Amino acid sequence: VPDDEGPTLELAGLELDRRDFMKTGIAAGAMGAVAGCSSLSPGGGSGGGQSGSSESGVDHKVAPGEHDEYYGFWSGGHSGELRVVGIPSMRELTRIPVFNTDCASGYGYDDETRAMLEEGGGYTWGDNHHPNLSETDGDYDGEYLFVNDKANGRIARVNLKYFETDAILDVPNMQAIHGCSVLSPDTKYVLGNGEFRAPVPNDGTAANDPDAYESLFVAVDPETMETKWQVSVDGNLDIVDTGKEGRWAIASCYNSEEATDIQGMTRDDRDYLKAFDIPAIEKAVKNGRYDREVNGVPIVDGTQSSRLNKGDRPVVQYIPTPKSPHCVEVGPDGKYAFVAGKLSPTVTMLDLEKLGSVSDPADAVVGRPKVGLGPLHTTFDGNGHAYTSLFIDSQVAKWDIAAAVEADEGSEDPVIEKLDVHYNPGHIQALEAMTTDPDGEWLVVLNKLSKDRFLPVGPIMPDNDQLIHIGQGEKEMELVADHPAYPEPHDCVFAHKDKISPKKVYDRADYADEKPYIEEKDSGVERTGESSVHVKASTKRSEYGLPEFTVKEGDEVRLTMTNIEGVQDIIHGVAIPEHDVNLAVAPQDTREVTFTADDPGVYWIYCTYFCSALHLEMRSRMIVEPS
Ligand code: CUK
Ligand code: CUA
Repeated sequence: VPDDEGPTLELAGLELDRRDFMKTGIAAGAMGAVAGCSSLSPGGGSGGGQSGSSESGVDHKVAPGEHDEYYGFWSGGHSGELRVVGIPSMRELTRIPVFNTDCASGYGYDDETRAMLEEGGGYTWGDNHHPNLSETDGDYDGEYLFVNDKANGRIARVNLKYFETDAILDVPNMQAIHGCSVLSPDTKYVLGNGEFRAPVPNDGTAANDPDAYESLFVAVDPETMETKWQVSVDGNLDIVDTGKEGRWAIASCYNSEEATDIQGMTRDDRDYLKAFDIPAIEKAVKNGRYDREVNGVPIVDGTQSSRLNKGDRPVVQYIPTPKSPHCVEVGPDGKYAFVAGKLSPTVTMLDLEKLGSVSDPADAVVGRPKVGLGPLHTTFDGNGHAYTSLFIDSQVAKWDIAAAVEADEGSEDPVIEKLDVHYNPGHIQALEAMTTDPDGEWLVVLNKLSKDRFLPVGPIMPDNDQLIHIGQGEKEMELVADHPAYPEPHDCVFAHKDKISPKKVYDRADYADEKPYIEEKDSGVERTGESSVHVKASTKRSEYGLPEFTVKEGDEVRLTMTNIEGVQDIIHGVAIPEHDVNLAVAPQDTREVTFTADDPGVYWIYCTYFCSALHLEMRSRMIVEPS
């Protein structure tokens, strides 16, 4: 049993109904006991009794040599990276550096990725929260993954052909982008929520005037990665998800008080959801009905007092909710947006069809079940159930969506079951739950704290991502595995393996415009200026195209290396001691790095990837002659 002292402290100063707390806790305990006595055996006993299977015989183990059924893409929080995890085994398959640099893959060390990080703001880290797979017809098309950087207001794109970050946009006018979502069903935009209110432009002139602070919502073109438009709103913005028809983007928010400290931000009992009517915003931009242009971006006035919100079709609707809601997730059929209450023990259900027709947007709220304390995120099995993470209760609540529409506001009746998790969950994600056709079967809960669940590793503990079997929703939830995660994932998204088709070797046509391809015979040194040289070499097992080369002290060296092998999984590294040079060159790929040779001497270039029995002997020599 977790000690609940810590997490409840987070809410110190806020009104928490102690009786609710006790009641939910007791009810949950009872449910837990029921689950423990279950004779149901989800999974039909397949693999029952093997290690890796649970008490009831659900098996998440994937045998040696076998593949997982699903790709999981995890955000890495302030590690700045993404992780790729196989489901259901929970094996970590790889990491994709995004806002960080990464020694193992050479990301941030070659000229190209270094320039991308530099042009993307020049920061050395980021805080990625919400990974989104690109969609066609509401389903994953396996092309791209988009993720936000909360810390620096950026959006990055990962090319799933190579599992590599290929673009980083430092969004103008925005400080922190928290919510991030692609516009379903066809990824027309990548949308981002500006969480921190600040003057626009933020040039210091209005810093002491909180009335001049504003939050922006942004639409980015997924192909060109350019900022298309922004919308200014009252209050701030937290998380965003979109309907399935390309019209609505629903954002949660807190701080409609527009305060600058926690007491002020949580003063009022109400906050507002914001429903962005995308076609209405596009029309305003097209017709020049935007407020102003800042740093080249048209900014539409979406505040409540805006003239654009006075007509029949407001660009942004404001829907009242209990204060400080957290996540918004739209269900698979696109009918409802589910807004987890965080400080309220309820989930607010917003009917997206009604939203377009009711005169008072508050009338589009069609359900508000009471699910437990600290609801943060919701996911779906596609069979009429919602699963909501309860941060304070350290539980997952499974509930019936249709019953919640029928029930009175605040009723606990729609809740079917609660399962203890360990501890304090944030995001929760079931297989393909963000598509129009979720697969059910497995659900992962991203617990913020692991406390006693693993061997102690010092004061900074891993998170605990727990795998839960849910079947098609007909079974009781069953906790199947713990999985430690390095700080700090926030969210994840799962795609069936058939929807992702990464390349096994590079296609040189993909970079022919940017970089040369160096054959063995092209290897050589070309003097390009008084103090600059271009060194070109092929790499293969177990030699570089140049066994040695000579440059002059002070030369700027452009080093181009091509891996001429066609064999999968044979990577050659290029490390130059004392020059901070570290490349990883995959089969048929070319990487370039530019550095200054400013210390005369001899330097052994070596291969970092173990590539053959003669890997240790795979070397070249750089001789730097004194000038
Ligand atoms: S947020 Cu972290 S637990 Cu950035 Cu989606 Cu809710
Ligand atoms: Cu090439 Cu080791």
